[in-house]
Amino acid sequence: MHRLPLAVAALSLFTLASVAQAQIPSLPSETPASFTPAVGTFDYTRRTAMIPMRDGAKLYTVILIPKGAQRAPMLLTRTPYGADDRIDTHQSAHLAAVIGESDVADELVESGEYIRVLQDVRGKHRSEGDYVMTRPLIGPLNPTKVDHSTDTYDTIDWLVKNVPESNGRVGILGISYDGFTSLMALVHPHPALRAAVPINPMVDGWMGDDWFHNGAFRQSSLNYAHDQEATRESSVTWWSDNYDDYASWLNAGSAGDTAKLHGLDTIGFAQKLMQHPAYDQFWQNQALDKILAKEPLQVPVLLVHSLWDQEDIYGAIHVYKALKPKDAGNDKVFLLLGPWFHHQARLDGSSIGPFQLGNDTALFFRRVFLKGFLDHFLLDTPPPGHPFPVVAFQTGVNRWVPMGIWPPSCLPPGCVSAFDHLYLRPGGGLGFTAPPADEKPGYDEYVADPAKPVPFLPRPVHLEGDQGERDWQTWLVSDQREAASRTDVLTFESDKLTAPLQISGEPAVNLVASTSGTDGDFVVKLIDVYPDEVGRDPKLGGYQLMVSADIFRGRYRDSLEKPSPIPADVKQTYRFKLPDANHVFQPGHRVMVQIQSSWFPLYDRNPQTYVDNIFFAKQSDYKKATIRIFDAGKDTSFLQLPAIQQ
Ligand code: PG9
Repeated sequence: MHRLPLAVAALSLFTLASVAQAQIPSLPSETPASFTPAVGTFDYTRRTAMIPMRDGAKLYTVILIPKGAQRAPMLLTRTPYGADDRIDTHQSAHLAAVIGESDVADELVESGEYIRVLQDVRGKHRSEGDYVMTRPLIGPLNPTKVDHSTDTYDTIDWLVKNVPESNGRVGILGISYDGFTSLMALVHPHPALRAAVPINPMVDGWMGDDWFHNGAFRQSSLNYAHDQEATRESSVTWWSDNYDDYASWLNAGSAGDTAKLHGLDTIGFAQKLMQHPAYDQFWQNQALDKILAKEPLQVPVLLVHSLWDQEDIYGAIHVYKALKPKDAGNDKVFLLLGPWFHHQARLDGSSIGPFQLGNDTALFFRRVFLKGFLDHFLLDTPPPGHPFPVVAFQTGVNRWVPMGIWPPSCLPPGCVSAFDHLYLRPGGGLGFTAPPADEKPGYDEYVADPAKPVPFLPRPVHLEGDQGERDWQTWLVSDQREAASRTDVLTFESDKLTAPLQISGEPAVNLVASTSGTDGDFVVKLIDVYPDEVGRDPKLGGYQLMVSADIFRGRYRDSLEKPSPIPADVKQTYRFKLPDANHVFQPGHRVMVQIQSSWFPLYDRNPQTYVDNIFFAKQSDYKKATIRIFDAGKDTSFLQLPAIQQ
């Protein structure tokens, strides 16, 4: 057999291939090597930048500049939710259409007077660096040299040097997590930062925002930590195994058992949550109201609070309360209270649940109050006038009320109210008159069974998906009749009111109770009961609307930091504050208070047997308990209402 030398073989193959190529007609690719979209007709320019931070990490930033902008202020938002996701949903030649309802700054952007800047926080989406949940400030909880304060400073420094269309003034704003980053910007602020609008900000994750409320754990925090931290892009999401999340969480056992089931061992923040069930230094050292109270007040801030905020009902008002005493000139700390659920300020605000609000209150806020505030502090030539120190929507009567201070200690015509103590009375009564001095002590009781916790919404409960999102948004205004008909919920109801009752501020709970267990939770709900029939709005007939409500974990009654067992069957007093309300109970309505020992699966079940860490309670720790609520005699239960004489 002849063997062709290798070189000769290669040459003949090459020749064959060339001949074949010459015979096949070519069909050039229709895709150019690179393509630049034609955006000449757009009414804005979009730039992106990787802005370098002091530690070398670069943060992905999108800058949207209206065509022809000159000396325009910049509105910055720093987010873990994807800067691109805010604006890429709708490709358009018009900036207003690109922004849409995902952005609370839509009215400002549409005016063409502002440059919009969105940035991924470090470690998320297209930004470099490590992600840490609500990264604490540099200090004992953060040994690095970077935090949200330094990242904002470095970002603003770059922006004022690299965006020639700007007037060198920056405002920072955002909702929830982005409200938290807006507050972080106030620590050692860059001199170009001239205004901040934190909306529904996360401030204290233990006292009353996302993670816990008064020590009771909000179980959906585990879903959130999972989705947020499993991947940089938040592309892995929580799985479910039951159409009814009530069943899902109940079957799993403790919150710690669910965490294990979902493989959260490697999710850093989930581990931190479970290691810090009490209000220890971990939580106290990152509570932003406490931190900001110690900082000099330099940047004007408009704190925006939603009265039915199902996620961060604590934050905005507590920052206001921490900062207002420092505002000697009454020109730096502003507050707005809206009739909304969490982040409804950026959506349609014409109604919440079945309650019509008169007009689109959220649009009115964005167009008038938000724009008015930012124009005042950021434009070269602001319109005349000055923002109101406080504007509060009054629920129940649907009107905006400007005020000098929150809470209003006194409104004309009178200042003294006979309606500030609301006493629980035997057999389900509720009244403003103190029990007679010689009345015998008495109580009403119920049995709380951790095997059948009270659902926070009627079952089936959905925490995830579109239905879950819809139910979740409005659950704080959901009808409480379902709960009232349970035997493990105590209901106390007043006579029909003959005159309006206005409350503005924090109701305070003074609950005198005993339990046959050694731990326990107390949910207290202040409710507006509508008349049996409501002519123009039949579905509101007899509606039980929560005006303010919260949960308290009994082991923290003496110290939030150091829990202790509850002595079984011994009267204890549980004192805690409910979220601020600004509500008018109308004549013909009744006031109601409901008491129960669980709100499941939103809050983890208390085993009602004292254990070191409820995250790791065992099946055998969960026990029925008999709860007595003392409502007669000298040492009795009442709510102190921030009642204002009308
Ligand atoms: N309430 C959400 C959140 C804020 C901060 C930390 C964790 C969750 C949010 O809506 O962004």
